[in-house]
Amino acid sequence: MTEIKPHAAHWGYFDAVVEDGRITGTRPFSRDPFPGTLIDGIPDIVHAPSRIDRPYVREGWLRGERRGSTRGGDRFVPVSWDKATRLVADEVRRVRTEHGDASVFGGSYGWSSAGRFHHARSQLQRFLGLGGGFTSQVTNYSYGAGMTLMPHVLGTNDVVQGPVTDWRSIIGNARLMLCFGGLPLKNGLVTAGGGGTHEYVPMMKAAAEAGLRFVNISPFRGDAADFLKAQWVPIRPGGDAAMVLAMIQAILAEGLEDRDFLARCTVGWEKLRAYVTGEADGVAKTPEWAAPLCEVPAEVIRALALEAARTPTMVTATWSIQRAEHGEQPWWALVGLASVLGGIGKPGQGIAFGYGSINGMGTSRRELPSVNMPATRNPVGISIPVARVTELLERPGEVMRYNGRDIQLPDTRMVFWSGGNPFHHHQDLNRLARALRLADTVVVSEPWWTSIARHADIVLPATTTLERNDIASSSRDRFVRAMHQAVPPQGQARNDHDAYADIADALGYRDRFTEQRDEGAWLRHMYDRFRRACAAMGEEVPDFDRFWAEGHIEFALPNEDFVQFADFARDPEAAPLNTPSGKVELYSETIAGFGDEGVPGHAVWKAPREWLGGDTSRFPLHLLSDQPPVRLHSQLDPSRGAAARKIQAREPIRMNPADAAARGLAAGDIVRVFNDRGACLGGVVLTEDMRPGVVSMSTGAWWDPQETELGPLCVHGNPNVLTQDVGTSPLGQGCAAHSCLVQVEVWKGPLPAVTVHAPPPIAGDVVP
Ligand SMILES: Nc1nc2c(c(=O)[nH]1)N[C@H]1C(S)=C(S)[C@@H](COP(=O)(O)OP(=O)(O)OC[C@H]3O[C@@H](n4cnc5c(=O)[nH]c(N)nc54)[C@H](O)[C@@H]3O)O[C@H]1N2
Ligand SMILES: Nc1nc2c(c(=O)[nH]1)N[C@H]1C(S)=C(S)[C@@H](COP(=O)(O)OP(=O)(O)OC[C@H]3O[C@@H](n4cnc5c(=O)[nH]c(N)nc54)[C@H](O)[C@@H]3O)O[C@H]1N2
Ligand SMILES: [Mo]
Repeated sequence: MTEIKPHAAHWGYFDAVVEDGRITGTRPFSRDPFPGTLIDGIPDIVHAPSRIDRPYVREGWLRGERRGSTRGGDRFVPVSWDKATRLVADEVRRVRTEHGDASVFGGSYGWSSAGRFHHARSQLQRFLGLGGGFTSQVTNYSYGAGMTLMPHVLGTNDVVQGPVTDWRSIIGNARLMLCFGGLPLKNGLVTAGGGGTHEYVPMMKAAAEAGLRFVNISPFRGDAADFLKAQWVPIRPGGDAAMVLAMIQAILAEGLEDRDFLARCTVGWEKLRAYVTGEADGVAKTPEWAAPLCEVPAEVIRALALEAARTPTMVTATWSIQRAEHGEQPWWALVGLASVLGGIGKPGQGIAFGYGSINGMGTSRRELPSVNMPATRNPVGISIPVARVTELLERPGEVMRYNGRDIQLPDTRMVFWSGGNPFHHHQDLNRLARALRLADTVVVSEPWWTSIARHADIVLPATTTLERNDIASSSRDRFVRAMHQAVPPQGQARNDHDAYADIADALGYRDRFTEQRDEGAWLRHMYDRFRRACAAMGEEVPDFDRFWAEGHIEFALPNEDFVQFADFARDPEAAPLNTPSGKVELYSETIAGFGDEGVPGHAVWKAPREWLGGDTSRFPLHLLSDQPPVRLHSQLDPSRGAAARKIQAREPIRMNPADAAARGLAAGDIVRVFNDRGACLGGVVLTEDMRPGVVSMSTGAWWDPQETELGPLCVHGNPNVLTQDVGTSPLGQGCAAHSCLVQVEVWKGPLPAVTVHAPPPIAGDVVP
């Protein structure tokens, strides 16, 4: 019997085709104008051999090993759910009593899956919050530096996460779009929380047809689709701030700056101007000054600057360029450039970050409520910036600077992770693995034997979304989707909510955790809250039963295009920004007052420690680790689509033919990519579209470390064994993965098998 079930993933809405209790296919959502192919991987992953079939406990942990013991190499002992529940409850109680609630780390960063009720981190944090609290994480890996900076500069994070000026407004009004980091097509496959439509490609096509001129300022030509006919400016990675400061200088030198906008709408322009002209430090930031830093010819910098000053221009940058040492600076400089151009708040002009980073940025949507889980309180008031997790483990009792504050790091004893994979997302994985040994106990809830599950002491097998009912809803999308359970839980997998309810029961707070609702009652509760919030805004939505039967809600498009900062630009006194001055802070007294090394009160050029402009004697290639075209991070790695892109089962490494020739490499070769932090294998892909000196490997191949004579080697190709684990700066403390130098050489030995898609070694009989 064939059944069709409405469902949703971060990769889009779809219908699951179910035959005899198995997912056999997916069909894209009928309203989606440009569905991606990532949904094709769903049958593969739901029924993958790497699914965790039951609860497990690491053998050494069962023997009593705690802090200091080796994680990641042991066998796993199968246990009953009862046993796993008791072990987790007893250990949380012990850690809370002996070390305090802050010793429980429950930041649990990660994308998990679409669906607002079974959202993994929300469920975990609710469970830990009601149980006494936990140490948490703030910001994200996506734009942690930028989202810390922008409230100081523009008084909001909307300029990073949306709503931003609509594509429709850009198409109708701009003539030039400067795209730092390009507008990579692959990143538009994904919407956080699931999306009904993929409008990224149709919008870009419409813009190209309307004659908008695109400039792709990126080390990779492929960051702009061919149909955009973009000018390619192959900038040196990490050089963006220098180029942008020089564009400001070039505009200033011609007297083309928008004096009216600068005077009415900004503060601190005189300080930024003095820096750019060289009045402040004796160095004029001319195109000739910037050219050797960013390796863009001075004439190109000047020509683009003057063209932008004379043409209605939208300026954008991807989130990637702030994921680097001093990543705050290019973004702050770009706000300076947009202010000098004076387009902020004008239709189709100004600045926004992320048009090229995710689907839904600039997609027209009215401001309406989304369906969500009510938040719970966390009585422990400690949060670390998300990407500083290794330091949290390494430096108990010490102080960390973040956004002008001193954070006292707690002594972490118990680590919970659900819905995220630090051995995917974090940098310098060999160092993270060492740091994780400092915890007494690691508990992980996962559907698959991912690298974080393999580094757990207690492993709770989670359902995938296809095994439960839920609702998908995203603030970047104008649809809401019913997610119908399509297949029964696989093996002994359970929903996180049910697993935590039982643990809470053992700890005496089941009813506070569940509020005496089951899945069905929660979905109705959340939906009714949403429906009431819609009604308060004059918007009728169907009742739950009709919504559930119909499968989705669609909100009408807004009548007018959204133009960010329009009210402010019209009258900054009447509609001030949420900054201390109410204006765009090109100089921030607040940030200057923090007094942090390397972060003065305005945008500056700071050379990264690791980049092609520094010491390249041992590691002469710049490694970019971008988002994967065939996966969402590490998710979908076991699918056929992801396998098809690999080379002899290794992650591709893209490089310029000149760099390959200098190393005697040919397309398809297996290489060892290495630096002092680690090494991995990759398969060579050659293209002239990659700037010489730069190589790129997408993230997301599951970490598969094996011991070799030359030290630990990820035989699969996870670039995070190579990236450096430093904060962007004491201000943002964001992920700086893109500042990374490596060397590449041919792999001469026999090719080790990739083993990480099969379950780890299992020991003995089930412990009841
Ligand atoms: N070098 C480098 N590193 C990077 C980046 C980069 O550009 N370069 N980018 C960074 C960015 S922007 C991000 S957002 C991060 C992403 O990092 P993550 O969000 O950690 O990556 P995912 O692979 O999406 O991890 C989600 C995990 O949740 C699990 N999961 C899925 N559904 C469920 C569920 O229903 N229940 C439970 N319990 N688990 C579930 C999946 O199996 C998977 O292991 O990576 C960061 N890391
Ligand atoms: N298919 C797919 N789409 C995704 C994701 C995914 O995993 N898969 N992840 C989603 C998530 S969580 C996020 S946060 C976004 C991330 O969105 P981004 O951070 O914007 O994406 P990246 O692919 O890391 O980088 C985009 C491009 O920036 C360029 N670049 C790198 N360094 C520099 C530099 O120093 N200067 C300049 N000018 N360019 C540079 C690279 O060539 C790269 O291709 O993507 C989202 N979209
Ligand atoms: Mo992200």
